[in-house]
Amino acid sequence: MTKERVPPGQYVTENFPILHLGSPSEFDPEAWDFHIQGLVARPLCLSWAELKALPRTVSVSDFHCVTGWSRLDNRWEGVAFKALYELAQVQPEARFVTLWDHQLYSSSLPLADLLRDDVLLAYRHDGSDLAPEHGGPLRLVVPHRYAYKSVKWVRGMRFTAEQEMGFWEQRGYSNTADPWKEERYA
Ligand SMILES: Nc1nc2c(c(=O)[nH]1)N[C@H]1C(S)=C(S)[C@@H](COP(=O)(O)O)O[C@H]1N2
Ligand SMILES: [Mo]
Repeated sequence: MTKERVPPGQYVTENFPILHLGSPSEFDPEAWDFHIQGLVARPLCLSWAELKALPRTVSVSDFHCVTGWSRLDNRWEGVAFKALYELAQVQPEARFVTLWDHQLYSSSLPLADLLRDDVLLAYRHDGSDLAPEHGGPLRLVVPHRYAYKSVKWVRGMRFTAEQEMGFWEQRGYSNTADPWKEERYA
């Protein structure tokens, strides 16, 4: 039943609200790149063609924004976080990952949260290429955390031993951000 799928204090919306700071990134497939840095044996700078050549994964999941809306049954397609993790040969000291966009936004998550099967870097949503206003060409999707962890227009990530503080996490929002525990504020 729908009710059991909706975390406490959330309401379901059929729309897909657009929420962000700054503006969508211009997308030039020739110039776009994605950096993997930090505690890895193999730092990487992937081109759009290289990213698209990685195995495609599909995951259907719910999306919960800390302001109260939840959108159910999103069909995301993209590259599993785990695939990039394996490609970069992450060192054992790495316990967190900071991800950033093309301008000012970032967020950080424990590695264990990102290694779940439903976490991906998505380039398609509900059967279409991911729209720029929803983070296209590429966004992080972490369904089991409030949506401010799901960085839009993601351009890179860094594996760290200690957790860095992301944009909203520096401004009073919860760093753990579990919707089922209503971890909205720090
Ligand atoms: N780069 C970037 N990613 C971001 C944000 C942002 O401001 N910049 N906002 C976050 C917040 S608070 C939410 S609720 C979701 C909204 O995603 P949507 O606009 O696709 O619904 O994106 C998250 N990712
Ligand atoms: Mo949000």
